[in-house]
Amino acid sequence: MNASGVWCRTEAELDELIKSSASTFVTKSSTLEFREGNPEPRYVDLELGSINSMGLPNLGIDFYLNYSIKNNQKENFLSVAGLTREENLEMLEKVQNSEFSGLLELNLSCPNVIGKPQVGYDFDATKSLLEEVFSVYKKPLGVKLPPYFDIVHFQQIAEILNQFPLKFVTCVNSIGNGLFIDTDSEKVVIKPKNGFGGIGGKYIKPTALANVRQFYTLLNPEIKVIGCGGIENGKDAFEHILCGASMLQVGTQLMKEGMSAFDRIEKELREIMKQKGYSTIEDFKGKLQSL
Ligand code: IRO
Repeated sequence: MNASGVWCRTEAELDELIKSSASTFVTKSSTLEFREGNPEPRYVDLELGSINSMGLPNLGIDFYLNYSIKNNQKENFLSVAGLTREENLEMLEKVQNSEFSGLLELNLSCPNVIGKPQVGYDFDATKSLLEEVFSVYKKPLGVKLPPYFDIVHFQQIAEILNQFPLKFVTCVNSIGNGLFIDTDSEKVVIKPKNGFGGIGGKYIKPTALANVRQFYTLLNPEIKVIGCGGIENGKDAFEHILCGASMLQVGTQLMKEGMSAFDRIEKELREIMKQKGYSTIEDFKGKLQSL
């Protein structure tokens, strides 16, 4: 499927995802009300990936919720990213009381809203938010995590996540607050936050794989891992699955290539599986070997 944020903000974009060969899709992270987002330029393609500081532009939860209910071709993921605990709970109550029958991806990791730190880096806040979330929300729910970089942090956050009936975690959101510079002009390339933004694409694949592997190893087996980060071709998809991913999301590459990325990546993955003699995903999922 797409990664949340990529090609999933407007009705026309979502219609394209429904028609594509992706097995499902996820909507742009939503807030209670419409948001314009940060000033442009706010997304730039780079040689090895992308940088963005979109600032959560979206049409508001009602639009994405109604779109998801109306769409009966693919059971989809609805992404929610309230800027406060209250906003998240209000949106979840709305979804709980609706006819929505898909999965909810609670985004704990938006790096680009000025003055709002990524919830997933505050372990106490994550735990208390999840306690409240599961007291109001009873439908299938998972979380979109920021990338972690320290073995102790993986253990600490996994211990918290294991206390909740999560259906999945999505690893990873963009690596927050990177800085890309145009050497000729001696300028940054995006306008918001003096050029600081979330990094995606090839730059982040090793970090994404590390996160998929750590959470696959540390989480209860009922909590599935959705891999996201640097998936450009069948080999990248294979590596994510080898680390333990059960589903895959494509972000930067989908922006660069459009809907044909899904077919191409799947075809390349099937080719690798054929060469290796694997007939199903289960033949190699999670089976990464150590030396
Ligand atoms: O700036 C964004 O809108 C954005 C979000 I909510 C996110 O979760 N990740 C990202 O890279 N950008």
